[in-house]
Amino acid sequence: MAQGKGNVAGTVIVVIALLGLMIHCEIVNAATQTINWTFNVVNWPQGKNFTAGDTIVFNYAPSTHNVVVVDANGYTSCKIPTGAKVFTSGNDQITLAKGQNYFICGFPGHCGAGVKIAVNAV
Ligand SMILES: *[C@@H]1O[C@H](CO)[C@@H](O)[C@H](O)[C@H]1NC(C)=O
Ligand SMILES: *[C@@H]1O[C@H](CO)[C@@H](O)[C@H](O)[C@H]1NC(C)=O
Ligand SMILES: [Cu+2]
Repeated sequence: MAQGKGNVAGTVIVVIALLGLMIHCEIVNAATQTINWTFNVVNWPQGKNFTAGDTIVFNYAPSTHNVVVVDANGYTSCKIPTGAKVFTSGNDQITLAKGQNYFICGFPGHCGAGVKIAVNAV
């Protein structure tokens, strides 16, 4: 009986420890990377690793750029889909979803001038 209770208490402690470890790992893995959102940033993601839940901070002057969340077609063609989410603060913190994440500038001609990134979050 006493041993059984001891095992239960031991299991509870192990479970709590594991939960703590998992939460800790998630915090450690959720990285934040800052991008100077300007012309010719298209290659910025190269050589970087991204995980779903990571945050990208887009820094720019709101008078010169914005950030539009688009799909693959919008990224390739530089066309903004209707209902696309637009960020305009100049210090936009956007959390990555798993898979490909596409961002372009909605100012005329800017996406075509390389103010666009495709980020693959694993
Ligand atoms: C981003 O821009 C700021 C201000 O223009 C500059 O101080 C900083 O070094 C730039 N960071 C990178 C990574 O280019
Ligand atoms: C990205 O991940 C690869 C493979 O794990 C690693 O070799 C590389 O150093 C990482 N790059 C950065 C910038 O963390
Ligand atoms: Cu722009």
